[in-house]
Amino acid sequence: MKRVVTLQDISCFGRCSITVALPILSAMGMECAILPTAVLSAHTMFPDYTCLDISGQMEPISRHWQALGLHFDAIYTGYLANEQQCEQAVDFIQDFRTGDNIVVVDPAMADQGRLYPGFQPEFPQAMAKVCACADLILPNLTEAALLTGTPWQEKWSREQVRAMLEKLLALGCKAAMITGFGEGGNTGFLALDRDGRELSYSHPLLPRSYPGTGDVFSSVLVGGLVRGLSLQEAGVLASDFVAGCIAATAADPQGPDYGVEFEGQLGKLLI
Ligand code: PXL
Repeated sequence: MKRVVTLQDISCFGRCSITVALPILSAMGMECAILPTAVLSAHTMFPDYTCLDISGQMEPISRHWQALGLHFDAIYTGYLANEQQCEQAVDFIQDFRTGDNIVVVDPAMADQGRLYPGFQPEFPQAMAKVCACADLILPNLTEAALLTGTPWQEKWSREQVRAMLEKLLALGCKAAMITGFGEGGNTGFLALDRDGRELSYSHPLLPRSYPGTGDVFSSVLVGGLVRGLSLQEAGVLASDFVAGCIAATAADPQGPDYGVEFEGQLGKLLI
């Protein structure tokens, strides 16, 4: 069975990071090991969340896994709570990269023009070092702008997003997919793959945005790649899955901070 390891926080409530990655990758038929970096009462869109940094455990866990000789088909990093965790993620990637596995970095740190609460303005520089080790990075438009030093704007042309993709590759990653970009009332992704090919996909803009959709997207994308899909195929699978989750959630009156109702959509991912 294929095996993925994901490095990100446990947000105990609010459907993001590990509580999204685990069920999605399990549904996709692969083992998902977790390297938790912090335990939060809820994700940081909720007021007064608690956060326990458990990154002191990352190195001992990694050493134990090295002693066990574990191999991962994919290393997938998401939300990292501080600069030290970024450095530890780099160490982990260096220790577990084998040449036949894939390293995917979702630099989950910002949205809608702003860093998430709790991050200092220098944080993107630390995340850029994690991105430099990746085979593929999955920033949204805000994260791409922060990683490339591009001033934030509400509207982006395809040429501007393409220019950010080229700057992202100059960080050292082999491929980059920017999410949340679309033209003419659409949203989707624009990407450069490892052969320098431009990839894109979009569907009509959805009624509302929800925290955690980036984590749903990245988890499905990682699962798709591990299954052997091309980057374009995995991107389409992930985009359509997120669109289905948002449509299901928009029909439900519960609070948008609760994340998307991906649970009812998991059947679409079964083999
Ligand atoms: O979905 C990204 C994410 C992950 N983890 C935590 C978050 C967020 C987004 O707000 O706060 C703790």
